Amino acid sequence: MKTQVVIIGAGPSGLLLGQLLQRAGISNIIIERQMPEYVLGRIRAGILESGTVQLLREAGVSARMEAEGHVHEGVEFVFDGRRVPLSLSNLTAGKTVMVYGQTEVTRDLMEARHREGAYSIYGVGNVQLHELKSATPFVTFEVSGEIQRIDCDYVAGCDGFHGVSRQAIPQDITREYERVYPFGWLGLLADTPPVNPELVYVHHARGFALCSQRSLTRSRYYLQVPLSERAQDWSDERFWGELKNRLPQELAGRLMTGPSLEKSIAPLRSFVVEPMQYGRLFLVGDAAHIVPPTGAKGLNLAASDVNYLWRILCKVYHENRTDLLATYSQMALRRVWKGERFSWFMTSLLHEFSDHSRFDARIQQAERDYYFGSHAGLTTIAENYVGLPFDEVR
Ligand code: RFL
Ligand code: PHB
Repeated sequence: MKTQVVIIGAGPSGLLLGQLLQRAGISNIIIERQMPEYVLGRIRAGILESGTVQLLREAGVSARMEAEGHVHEGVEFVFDGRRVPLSLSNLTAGKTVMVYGQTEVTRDLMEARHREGAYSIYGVGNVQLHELKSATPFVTFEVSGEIQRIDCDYVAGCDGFHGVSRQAIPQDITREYERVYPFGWLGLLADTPPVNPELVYVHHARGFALCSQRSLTRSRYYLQVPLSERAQDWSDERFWGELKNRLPQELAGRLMTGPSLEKSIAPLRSFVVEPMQYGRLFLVGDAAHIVPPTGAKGLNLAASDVNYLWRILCKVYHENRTDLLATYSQMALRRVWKGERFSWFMTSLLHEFSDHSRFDARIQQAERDYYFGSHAGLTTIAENYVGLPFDEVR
């Protein structure tokens, strides 16, 4: 087989890149380890920045999002039992975020790819990347017991944190940056109306909590838990009880509980690999960087990388601007590091840290007091939360 761009991974990064390239007349094949139902079964992100929303519009996959997604003009924070509203739109000259689940974005992209007649191969194994430094790279893999080969111009590594693409770069030319947090998030999805119209981020002495949502009838809640906890030890009852413990009384009083549709624990990690490219391989999304979910940035940073790579590849194929290829990593990383910083900041501000000294704890308290009590502090949180602008590719 032969194509212009081989995309490894059919998560949101791979599917969005594939769709944008397809519409620009650039051929691509996606190879994915799992089956489509498995990819759609993963419950992950829920918040889209305005730049991500715009990119989905450009990809021609925004119709259902516009109809069923919910625009949020603000979020709420709680600390010391006090509720502090943050108006995203007032503090950012009208910018907002969209509540629309990653599962739905993925479904829309899969359907669009099917409509476009673009080729995807699911259920592949033993993916290997070859000759990345040459002008004729290729990818081999196994499917239904046979070894296949695709020749291409470029390879996009969209295969997530545990993928093979990052490993294909020799270790002596990469540097990794990492922070692992000493806790995780226990998430629960339920068909109950959200406790509050806006998302609520809660700092509490018992640990962080987040009240999020997917729609007017579906809620997503998270609790900070020690890494030693196991999801199966948390009955629904125990989860709801602990969430109530961490919410202010008026919210706890109107929390609607119900049977969980999903419950799982995600560890919190900050990670970046530099550079994000090697010869004709480009890393995109979670393959190159991970953020703790507190800033709602993971999926949005993946879209940010796609934005840069797609625009560069368009100029390469349509204007012969091959000089731009060498700028991808630097352009993508500038925005990635700002997302890393914000996600680390929100995580540091809102969680309980068991290793904090009394001094650390007071500084953290003063940080919250300052940021949520100052117009400048609230503005910096709002402009990062809605998403920083993209640099222009030219
Ligand atoms: P993905 O989604 O991990 O997709 C990678 C795909 O590659 C496949 N794959 C392979 N395919 C072929 N060969 C191989 N060797 C392969 N190895 C792996 C995998 O099967 C998979 O299908 O990465 P991608 O596309 O870069 O997308 C990244 C996002 O999924 C991720 O950043 C977000 O989900 C993070 N995230 C959030 N991001 C936000 O922007 N806002 C949020 O509110 C938000 N909340 C979250 C989150 C992530 C969470 N978890 C569980 C990690 C909440 C949670 C709980
Ligand atoms: C979610 O709805 O899954 C979600 C929302 C906001 C976050 C993290 C996760 O910061």
